Amino acid sequence: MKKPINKLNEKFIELEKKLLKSQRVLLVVHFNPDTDAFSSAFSLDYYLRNELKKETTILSVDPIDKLSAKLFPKKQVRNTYKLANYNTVMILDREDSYYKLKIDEEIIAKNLKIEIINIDHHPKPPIKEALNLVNIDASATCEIIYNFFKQINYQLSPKPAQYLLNGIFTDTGGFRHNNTSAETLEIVSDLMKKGASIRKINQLVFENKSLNTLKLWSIAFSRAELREKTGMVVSFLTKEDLDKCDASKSDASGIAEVLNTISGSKFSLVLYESKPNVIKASLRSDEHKGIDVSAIAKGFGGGGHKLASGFELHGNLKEINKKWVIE
Ligand SMILES: [Mn+2]
Repeated sequence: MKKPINKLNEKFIELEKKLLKSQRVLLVVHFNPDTDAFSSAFSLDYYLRNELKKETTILSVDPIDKLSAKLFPKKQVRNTYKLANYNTVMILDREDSYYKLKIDEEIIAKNLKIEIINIDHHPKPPIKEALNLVNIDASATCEIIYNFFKQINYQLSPKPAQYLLNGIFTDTGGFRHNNTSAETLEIVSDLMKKGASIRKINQLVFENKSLNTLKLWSIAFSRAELREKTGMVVSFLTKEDLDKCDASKSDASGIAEVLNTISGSKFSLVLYESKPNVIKASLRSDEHKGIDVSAIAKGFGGGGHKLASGFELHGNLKEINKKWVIE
């Protein structure tokens, strides 16, 4: 089969030109950032500092998650910034931070001359005033950044190669999700040749569970139900469960992934209380099941990918007469 020509190639050249012209670059990850977001920021940061000799800041409003804290020098991540100090703002892996931080409004209000770059693999509308490098067929934002580096002939050293692999590995669930394409694996192969290691990231992601995580899983599994009519496997976790097990949001999505492997299931749903009066929902499905969970998530004001989505509800979870309800 002929390989599709990467439609972003021309934009990559434009991106390189813009970066060469900028002296100070702000790298912005999304709210509740994941490893792909940080991997994107740190690989670009490495390139900008070492290759182009630019000044950079990595901005995350939310704290760095447990896994990413082990993968990246977290001291480098800032949670405040002064927009006027930068020539370029790069929005990475999802555009919510751009609007939530009101960067668009500040640029207009202060009449700032700032280039906006948006790099994403989520099906989101482009940012009007930005150079948008969006490819929803990419497994991870890191895959797009890899293609950018390749296009401009930037020779990856082991460190940024590992960063990119970390993002691809986590966004594909260790190459198990359906977003793992032949191209993804070619990229991974090249990253390994450049010194990146699968073993390193695999160990941290899959062989690093705490006893508390498994205790949380056991609570969720004990409450799981398969609804015959819809093929939904659903489970529930209260704030108390999460606190008791010192669990994080990634623990809950891990549960949804396992529940989705139950024979006869069409999709899984894990409802968990992230804080008082806020219930988060994590949805998972698989290509062959023919369910688009992002459509379900959208129905509740959420979003995400076809096979992995989420949404948020107001309320609390209660078990009444052996039935879980939202109050
Ligand atoms: Mn991603």
